[in-house]
Amino acid sequence: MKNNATLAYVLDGLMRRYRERVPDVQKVSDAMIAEGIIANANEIENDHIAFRTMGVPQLGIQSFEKIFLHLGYEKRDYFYFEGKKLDAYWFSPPKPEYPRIFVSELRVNDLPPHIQDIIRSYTDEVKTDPADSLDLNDGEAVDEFLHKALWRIPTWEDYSTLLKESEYAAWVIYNRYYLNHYTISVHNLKDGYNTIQEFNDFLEKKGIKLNDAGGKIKISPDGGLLQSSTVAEIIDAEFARGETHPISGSYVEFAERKVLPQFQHLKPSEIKREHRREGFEAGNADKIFESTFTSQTVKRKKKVVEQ
Ligand code: OOG
Ligand code: NI
Repeated sequence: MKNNATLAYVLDGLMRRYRERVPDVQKVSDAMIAEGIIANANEIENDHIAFRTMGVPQLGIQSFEKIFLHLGYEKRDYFYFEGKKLDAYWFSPPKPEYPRIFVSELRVNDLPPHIQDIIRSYTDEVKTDPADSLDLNDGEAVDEFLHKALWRIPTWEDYSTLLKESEYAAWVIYNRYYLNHYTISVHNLKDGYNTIQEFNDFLEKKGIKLNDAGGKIKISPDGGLLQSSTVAEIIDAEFARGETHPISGSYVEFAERKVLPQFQHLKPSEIKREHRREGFEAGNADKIFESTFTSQTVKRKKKVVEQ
């Protein structure tokens, strides 16, 4: 099918840039292969991917979603994060072999005026919704759009001012639509590695640093969705006037979706995606966002300084 071929192309392009920017992706898959958990990286099931956007009229979720709605995704639940001033939706894929998508948006109008001014000085460079002039059937055009600059390269001053008020705002000003994370499903892995607790233990043994905001394991109130994530990779970011500074890039997430009570009687071989806990959880997500926050990334920066 035409749309599925475009979707596969777009997802491949996102994952390729992401692997280059986030060494932990390779580190985790190599460790899984060395441990005999999988034979090759293609066996990893991608539970979901995530994007961040700026909530201004011509951008934000309403623009970004056009791409994936066109490629067969369906819009699902809404989430609100009061403290972080964010809205989000998740989108279910056209076929279970594709990842779910989680898209969030900064509620720009809720920020102090001087912060709004900085953000709009960048986003105003985008005059009309760019998704409207994009050929959504053209995989190469969509791939290019997702990785090109939407506005000028930020100054270090602006980035630092945003960071103090909203770490999310600073992240989006620099990283734009680069993949924020992909997510390894752990529930289908072999015994000894198929729970978040066991998988976290394995990751930490391999030297992977985990986000411990609200605890290393985030659990939904119904107990069905358990998530953990790495501390975001630090990238050497080039700012205006050729200045380079280390900032937060992207991270890797891990998810365990438990079999729903009404399907507990099924044999392990019969269990498919639809038999497990679906969707997302605001309380979990609230803490996972912090994977890119300074409170978590200091753990990596310290290591660099000590060397
Ligand atoms: C997304 C955080 C939320 C989840 O799975 O709940 C999330 C982000 O950091 O942008 O990924
Ligand atoms: Ni996630």
